[in-house]
Amino acid sequence: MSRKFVVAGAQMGPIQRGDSRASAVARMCALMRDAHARGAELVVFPELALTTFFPRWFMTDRAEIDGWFETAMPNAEVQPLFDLARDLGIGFHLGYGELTAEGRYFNTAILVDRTGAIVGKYRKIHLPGHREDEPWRPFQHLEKRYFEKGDLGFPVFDAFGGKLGMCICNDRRWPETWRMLGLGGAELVVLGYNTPLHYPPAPEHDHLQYFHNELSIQAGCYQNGVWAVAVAKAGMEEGSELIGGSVIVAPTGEILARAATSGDEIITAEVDLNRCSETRANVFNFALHREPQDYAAITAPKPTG
Ligand code: CDV
Repeated sequence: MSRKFVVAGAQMGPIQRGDSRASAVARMCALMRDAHARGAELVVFPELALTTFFPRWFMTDRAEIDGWFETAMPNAEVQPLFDLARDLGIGFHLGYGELTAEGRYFNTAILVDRTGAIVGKYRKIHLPGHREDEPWRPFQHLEKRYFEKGDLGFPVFDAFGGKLGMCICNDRRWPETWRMLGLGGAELVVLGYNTPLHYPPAPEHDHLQYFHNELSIQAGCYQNGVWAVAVAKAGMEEGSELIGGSVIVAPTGEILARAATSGDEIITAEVDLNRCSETRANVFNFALHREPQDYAAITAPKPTG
């Protein structure tokens, strides 16, 4: 049975502090129409796609912080995206800040099917950055302050005729993320990112930001026999330049599509989920070749203190 379909990455240019969610959603709707015109059945949007990357600012006022989060999904401002997806018969992946009814805060992504129904949710596990203000930095990266570590594990969902997994930004740098999704049977991993070009604690690596992005995604795909669509929010956002370089990667690790700009841009490629077995039945046949009894250190509890 053929399991081929076209996927799209909907890279977004910067969203400034004063930009409304409605304006971001209008841009997403335009990107979705473009993706649909190119035959896409699934379109992937970035991490925290409705707002600017707010963890770059140290904030203490609870009302101000809560203003960056969604308390319902969909909500009135995002509803037009769900309506358009249903009308076009196209699915999507969207990242946003989630504030739950219990008062918990997560960096979240959802998967929406062609009928506009939410069929999957993931909450970011690898939260980079720090908790307190560090004035020496030109901008902050306070994900550890504003978000709780995700509590859903690395789920894999039956969708689009296959097995889909999600991760978010910094998760893509960790082999454990990809291996958990691979062990869960994922065939396609979708993810969004906000990656500053400048990394204040290790500026000597700034020139490698695009390389490390591709290195991480290509390795994750190859070593687990999965497809990936990885999508940036890019460009100069509130004085912080975010990398672009959104890519669609095959299970061989080959890059099939790459964004050329730092703005709103659609990339597409045809994915064939059946090709995952090229890798999974051979070099990375997990059942035959993995030796988990020798991997205990990987799951040893994190040291406390
Ligand atoms: N949003 C992110 O998770 N950004 C990180 C940066 C801070 C290194 C990333 O891994 O791209």
